[in-house]
Amino acid sequence: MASSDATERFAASASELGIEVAVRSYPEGTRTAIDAAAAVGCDVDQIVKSLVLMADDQPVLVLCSGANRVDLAKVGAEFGGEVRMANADEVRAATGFAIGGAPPFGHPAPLPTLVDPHLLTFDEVWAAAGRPDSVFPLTPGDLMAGSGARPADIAT
Ligand code: 5CA
Repeated sequence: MASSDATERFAASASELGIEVAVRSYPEGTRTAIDAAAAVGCDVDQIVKSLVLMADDQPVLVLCSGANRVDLAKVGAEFGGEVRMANADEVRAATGFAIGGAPPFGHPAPLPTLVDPHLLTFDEVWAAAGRPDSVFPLTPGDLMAGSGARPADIAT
């Protein structure tokens, strides 16, 4: 079980959204989707990548399966603007957490969010829990409920 300021802060934010999370920490790290899948022992498809993008310099979030890559042009078409990856400072400002630990919800302010429909095909998925060595399991239903995400075809 994890116990750090960042994971506890995330768990408290999730609880405010009505979602109780069971954070798991792994000394080998969960910084990338591949790392996380290896640590958890699940398929990389079941890892939620919580990617902050800037759409006309406003932060948006894309929840993408670890098996897929985000097509920036498709995200741009969804939001109707120019889209680029956020930098490290922008990720922290938008989510309250560092790259590799940014969770799919529980941010300082809700972000416009799209979800890769592939994630909705599993009974359970895993997402970052505030730190690059911590993740938590959740249902796609809770992923949608916590993030307010809209499914969209955003993978390459
Ligand atoms: N903990 C894992 C699995 S849950 C995780 O957070 N993966 S992630 O994909 O959601 O977050 C890492 C992402 O951050 C990478 O896919 C990449 O898009 C982005 N990233 C990594 N390094 C940088 C960097 N230096 N600048 C901007 N973005 C970065």
